[in-house]
Amino acid sequence: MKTQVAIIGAGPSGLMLGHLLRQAGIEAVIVERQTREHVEGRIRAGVLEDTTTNILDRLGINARMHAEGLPHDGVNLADGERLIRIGLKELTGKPVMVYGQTEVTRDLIDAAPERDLEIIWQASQVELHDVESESPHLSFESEGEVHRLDARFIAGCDGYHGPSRRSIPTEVAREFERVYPFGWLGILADVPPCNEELIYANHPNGFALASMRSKTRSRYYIQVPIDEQLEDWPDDRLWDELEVRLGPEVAPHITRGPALEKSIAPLRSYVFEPMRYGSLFLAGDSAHIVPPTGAKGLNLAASDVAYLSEALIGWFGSGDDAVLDAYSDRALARVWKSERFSWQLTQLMHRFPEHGPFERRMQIAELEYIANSRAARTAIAENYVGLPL
Ligand code: FAS
Ligand code: PHB
Repeated sequence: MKTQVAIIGAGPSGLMLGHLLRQAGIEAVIVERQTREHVEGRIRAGVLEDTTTNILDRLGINARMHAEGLPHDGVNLADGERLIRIGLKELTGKPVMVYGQTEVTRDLIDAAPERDLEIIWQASQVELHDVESESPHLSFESEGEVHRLDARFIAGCDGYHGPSRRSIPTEVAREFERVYPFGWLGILADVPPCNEELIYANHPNGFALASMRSKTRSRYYIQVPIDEQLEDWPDDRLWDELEVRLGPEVAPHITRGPALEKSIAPLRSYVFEPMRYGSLFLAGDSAHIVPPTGAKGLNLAASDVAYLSEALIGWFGSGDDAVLDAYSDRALARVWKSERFSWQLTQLMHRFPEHGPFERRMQIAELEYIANSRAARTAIAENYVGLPL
């Protein structure tokens, strides 16, 4: 098989990149390890910056997002005493869109045939070859046969656990990491949200988040120790804890219901540099991970894809290497800003086992400052809605 861009991974970054390249008339094939059902069944992010909604609008894969998504003009921080509202629209002119990653992924997969974007599902043993050359290829097994896919470029959109990053020699690689001493226990339930907008809460028992997928489906998270076991959290215990952590003002508005999905996700900040090696380009979680506190994971994948598609479309149009050479630095510049914001909000809203009374007073003082400073709220709003590309 032969194509112009071989993409590993049918997550949001691989799918958005595939569509943008096809829209520009560039050949692209996606090779994905899992089944379509598995990929469509994942419960992940829920808040979209306009970086991401703009790509979906540009692709015309936006009807369901605008019909079912919820534009939010604000977000709230709870410090146990009050809700501190960050007026996103008022302070930046931009809302965010609450529309699940599950739905975004489904829309992108549904629209693939129409754009002649081929996705090879259940491809195992995916390996990258000759990525430092101008004629790299992938090998993989599918339906019991070994296949070879030749391409001019390979896009590693295979997430944190994929093979792409590992095919970049350690001599040129730089890695930066912060693993947090806690995780997020999430629950998805078909109950109405407890508030019109999201609430991030800092409580003595730990962090909590009230989010949603629609007016009838809610998504909640609580901070739990890194070694916590799911079986220790039957639904009722989780609802009890959410009422405690979200506080007396919000608790009466929480509607309980059976969990559709419940899982614990670890928290990590991670950046891999460079995001390009020869004919291999990394995008999304294959190159960086953010703690979900800033709602940046999916949106960073989208901004990488915005830069990478521009570079590849430019190169296939002009053969000018400069646009390709600039990709890694351009993408990383925005990645580091989102890493900083996600790390800062995680520091502010979680309880760290190693924190003492001084660190706690720092959190209290910062929340007090945010509550009383339009400038401080504007800084958070600018980052939350997404910094310009
Ligand atoms: P993805 O991981 O989504 O996709 C990579 C794809 O590559 C997958 O389909 C995988 O099957 C495929 N792949 C991997 N190895 C392969 C191989 N060897 N061969 C072929 N294919 C291979 N962000 C938020 O903002 N809020 C959240 O609440 C949130 N929750 C999250 C929960 C979890 C458990 C995880 C892992 C992430 C969460 N994120 C969240 C971040 C999330 O949104 C990611 O940033 C986003 O999925 C990144 O998209 P991709 O880069 O496309 O990677
Ligand atoms: C979610 O709805 O899953 C969600 C929202 C905001 C975050 C993280 C997760 O910061």
